[in-house]
Order: sequence, then structure tokens, then C-alpha cells
Amino acid sequence: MRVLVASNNPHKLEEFRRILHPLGYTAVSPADEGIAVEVEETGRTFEENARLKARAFASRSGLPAVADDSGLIIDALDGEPGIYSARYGGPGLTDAARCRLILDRLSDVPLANRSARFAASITYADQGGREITVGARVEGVIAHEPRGVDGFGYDPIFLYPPTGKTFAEMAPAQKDAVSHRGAALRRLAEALSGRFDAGILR
Ligand code: ITT
Repeated sequence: MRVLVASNNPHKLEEFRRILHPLGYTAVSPADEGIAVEVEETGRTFEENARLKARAFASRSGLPAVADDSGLIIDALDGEPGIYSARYGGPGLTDAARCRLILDRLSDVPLANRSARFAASITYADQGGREITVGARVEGVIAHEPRGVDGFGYDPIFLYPPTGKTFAEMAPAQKDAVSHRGAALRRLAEALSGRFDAGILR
């Protein structure tokens, strides 16, 4: 089954392709389909924004669309950057500068108080009016310095305690096996195959 990845983030697209392929889905990009859609993320939650993106891409493309709204939640920053993760510190910053901004804001915070999690809400929307939203999280700790070269975004500062490595130090398949996005997409595939009621998933 072909699904359109309702995202303009090339790193997410790569992860979707990688995770969905073994689940029996072919992920196509907006560029593959020759469409460009910009969605204003006006929702107040990851779920609301995922729904907005999936619906917009599905209606513009004629294909079933899968959208992800995700971010990093840091307890010592009262949940920031949260739904504003992509634009934290201003739209002109690089991923590395955003990581540095967080490290500077946490400079006095000891490891014991650096708990954080990645969260993803993923919505599937199709032309028949079927819509499914699932969510998943992965718990971690904000490192004191960036480490690793894989991944994207905040991966270099997100320490995953069971491996002692940041997500950027883990092989892509190792990240997918435990990440918010990997878990949410596997739940979505189960829901689409009708194995259980997605309404109860959060
Ligand atoms: P689309 O809306 O076009 O999909 P986006 O990057 O703007 O792309 P979001 O609004 O969902 O998407 O922002 C998510 C941000 O959260 C993303 O840009 C990263 O900074 C961060 N993020 C999410 N998942 C991540 C991951 O697995 N690793 C590192 N950073 C992640």
C-alpha cells in the first residue's frame, strides 16, 4: 500500500521509509508526487497538529497520508520546547544551534534532573474518511554535550539510558526499534490491519 508522508522534513521522510517498508507500506514523498503543501501548525497539541497535516496532504494529493507531529519535552524547562521543537529559539537556527541553546539553558542542572522524552503523534487520513491517530513516547535524559553524527534535530543531546548512547550515536535501526516514531508507526500499522481499536491508543 502506498502512503504519502505528510511532511516537509527530509529526515522524517527517511525514517518513515525505513520503518514503514518492513511493515508492508511504501512511503512516497510530496516531491515524488509533485505536490507542495505548507500547513500552518495552529493546534495546541501534537495530536491536533498531526491531524491538520494529514488531512491537508490527503485532500491535496488523492493519496492516503500519514503525518507526524513530534517534539522534545524537557522537565527542567517546564516541558519546552514541546510542540515548538522545530522552531525553538527562532526559525533561523540550525539543529546544532538549537541543541546548544538547550544545553546552555540546562548548564546548572545536574544529570538527575535532566529527564526528557520525545513524543510523536501520527495521523493516518484517507479519501474514504478513515482517520486514525496514535501516539508514542520514549524516555531519556539530556546529555551535557552533543554526541554522535547520526539522526537529526535533538538526537545528539538525547541520551537513551538503556544503551548509554545518544540517539545520534545509535545505528538508525537501533533508534527505530525504540524511538517515539518507530513505536507510533508500528501501532499505526497494527491499527490499520484491524488488529485492535486505535481509539484507545495514546
Ligand atoms: P513537518 O511538520 O513538515 O513534518 P517539522 O520538522 O516542522 O516537519 P514538527 O513540527 O513535528 O515537524 O517538529 C518536530 C521537531 O522536533 C523536529 O524538527 C525536531 O527538531 C524535533 N524532533 C522530532 N523527532 C525527533 C527525533 O526523532 N530526533 C530528533 N529531533 C526530533
